[in-house]
Amino acid sequence: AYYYDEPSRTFNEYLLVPGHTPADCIPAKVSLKTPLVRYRKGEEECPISLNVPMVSAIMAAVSDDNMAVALATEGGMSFIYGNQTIEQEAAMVARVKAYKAGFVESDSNLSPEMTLGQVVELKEKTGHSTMPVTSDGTGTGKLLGIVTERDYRLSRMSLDLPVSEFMTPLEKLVTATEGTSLKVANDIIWDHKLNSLPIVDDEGNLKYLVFRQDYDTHKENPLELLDDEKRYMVGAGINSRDYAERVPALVEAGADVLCIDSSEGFSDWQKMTIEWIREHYGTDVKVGAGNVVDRDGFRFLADAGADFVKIGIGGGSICITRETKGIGRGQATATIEVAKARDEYFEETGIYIPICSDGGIVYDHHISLALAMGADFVMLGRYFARFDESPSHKVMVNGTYMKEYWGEGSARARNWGRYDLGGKKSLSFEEGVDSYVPYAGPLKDNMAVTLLKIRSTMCNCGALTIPEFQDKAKLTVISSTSIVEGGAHDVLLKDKTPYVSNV
Ligand code: MZP
Repeated sequence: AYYYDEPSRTFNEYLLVPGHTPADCIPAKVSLKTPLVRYRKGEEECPISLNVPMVSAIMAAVSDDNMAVALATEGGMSFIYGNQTIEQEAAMVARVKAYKAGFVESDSNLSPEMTLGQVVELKEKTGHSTMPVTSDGTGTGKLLGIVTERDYRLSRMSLDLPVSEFMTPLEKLVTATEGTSLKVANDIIWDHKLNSLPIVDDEGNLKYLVFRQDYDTHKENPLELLDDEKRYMVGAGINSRDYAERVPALVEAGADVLCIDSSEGFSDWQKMTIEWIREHYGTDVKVGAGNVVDRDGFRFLADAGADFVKIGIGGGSICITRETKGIGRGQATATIEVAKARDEYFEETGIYIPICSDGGIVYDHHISLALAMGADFVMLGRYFARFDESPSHKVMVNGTYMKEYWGEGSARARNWGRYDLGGKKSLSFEEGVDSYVPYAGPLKDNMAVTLLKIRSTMCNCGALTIPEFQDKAKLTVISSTSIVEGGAHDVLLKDKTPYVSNV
């Protein structure tokens, strides 16, 4: 047997030692942009990148189309869970891709049931709190869209968006405030980040968002004047059994990237899956693979053609793989070794293959540690399961709101495809648990705090970008007594409520 010299360590055993912070290194200037798929670094742009380095786990309790839209809005990406029929998964992907259009019907009437983005024919005064958009600027043209304040997403989005940051001037748009009383507003600007038209009040607070009509079917749309076709990005999980049917359906539905979802990815099954995709789609279809925890596993998947490689075995909050099978590795050690292998591969080939640290993120600062150790992005399950947007139930347990969260290897999920090692299609023993996680409210609010913490940490280390952070980071292993020193200690806490970190 081979014995490693060093014990395998978790994120909790590390801290970052601050570096020099220049005066212009402030959180607002930090870019969290990061590559998602392989590319020739230094010679070309990465074909797909994320604005924030967070993706949601390929799990039924975490990533459906609703989560995908919410997370993409914040600049991250969801991987729709694969443990459902091909049709169901493809439909979720298609719904995310369709969401951008916002307009769904072309002949409905104005009614109190009107929802965000319905397309209607302009009728008489509506009496509702709506904002119609017409096609010709006179008020007599076809009504292209209508927004109501009643829509849940709309009101959620109208919280405190910094309206000026992402906007560019728009020549002319036709809008109205209510009913049929239309007016031309020359000063309204298009939000490229949300790909929508924000309407602000006198104080500049965001009041409404208007989503444009689909270009292909509605050429008369005045918004056509705008150059870009952006829609929300979405990923989708696949397995190494039914890929010949699942991949075409997901590609057809518009998935931007796929990921082979497996608890252990250093296998011929993954290689065969990638080969099939390359044979049928060349490099047009992007596919990540994993999970691996060492250099050899990374090299195998890199050579097989994976577009990104996922790291992590046994570190997930709901995972009992280490207990049941005795395999795995501390997530920090695995990330550090795979990052070195990724850099070595880049030196040799000129090809940069992004790596994702998957599972075991307990505190927000673990995300910063993972990035500092070389991860390009992280995948999280428990973190996202806590939010309104996750698909699981919100329940009251002992007077506290919780969300359900269960592993893909639990008896509840029975995702045999994730644990498949050939043989019959079944999950023979459990590798995950069914659990509750404390309900934490809306994704947007929580992510804002998490991202601010990451940006602040980066500034403490003098870095404005993730590559710079990885370059400058100084990491130290900490003793068990210094872990105690790191929390509140030797004081009597006034608030006796057990401290649950934002984590
Ligand atoms: P966490 O963010 O909850 O700590 O971990 C999420 C990750 O755990 C997933 O992305 C996946 O890799 C892994 N996972 C999902 N189900 C199981 C299981 O049932 C599991 N064992 O380990």
